[in-house]
Amino acid sequence: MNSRPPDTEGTPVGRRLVLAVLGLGAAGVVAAPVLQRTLESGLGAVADKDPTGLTGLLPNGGGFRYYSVASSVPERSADDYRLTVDGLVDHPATYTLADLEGLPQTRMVRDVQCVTGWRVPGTPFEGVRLSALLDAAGVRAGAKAVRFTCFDGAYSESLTLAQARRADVLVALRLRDQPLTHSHGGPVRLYVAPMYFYKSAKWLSGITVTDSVRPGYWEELGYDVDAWVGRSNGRDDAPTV
Ligand SMILES: Nc1nc2c(c(=O)[nH]1)N[C@H]1C(S)=C(S)[C@@H](COP(=O)(O)O)O[C@H]1N2
Ligand SMILES: [Mo]
Repeated sequence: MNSRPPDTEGTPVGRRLVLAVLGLGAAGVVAAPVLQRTLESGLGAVADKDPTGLTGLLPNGGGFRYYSVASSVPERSADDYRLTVDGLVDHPATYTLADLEGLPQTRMVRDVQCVTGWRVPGTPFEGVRLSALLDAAGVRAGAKAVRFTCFDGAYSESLTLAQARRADVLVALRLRDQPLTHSHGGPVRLYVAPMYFYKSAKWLSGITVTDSVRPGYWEELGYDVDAWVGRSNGRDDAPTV
């Protein structure tokens, strides 16, 4: 059942959250207890790099904020980018960017929703369905989850296998009909449309099929692994399940 999404269309951002984010710096942090805890809890090295993106509005980002838990992230060109698929699969694989571009592409237009309250409506993402890569790899019996790693060397994410196989989960190559820029996690990021944007790991470099969910970076710090927009993290006004 955890593969079924709640009704996420048009879920309003809690007014409280909008106010928090529009509101001023520290006030916004106070309204985000998990993030505040993160900033206070010995993550000094990343805290001053603004892991929450509260101050990192992207120039010309059209409402996006720049987030990175790593202070600097290497560039990967079309020539040196690689994506590996391994773990509990019959056919581990390594994809170049050209390989990924050569596979069928899916385009989706949804609202991007960060758990801290900002939203970017009607945003086109395009890429390869994660399910296609999993099918090509031949997922073994007993596999339960998928772990994602990133070439920033720091971030990770996770999905259950059922979530990972949803049609609205992409290995994304394009944002707003342009190649993904480095600041948005290019050349390749994960895009988990029905969930809060922290699930959409930037600078994707590894997909590992596992026998259990290993919580990702923010999930180790208290965020929900099942991050359905409007139904988790206690941040929206929608009733919890
Ligand atoms: N590798 C990596 N991916 C990441 C993050 C990160 O810090 N590192 N932050 C997440 C969060 S919390 C958000 S809201 C989005 C931000 O994406 P953007 O920088 O393209 O706006 O990326 C998600 N993916
Ligand atoms: Mo986020």
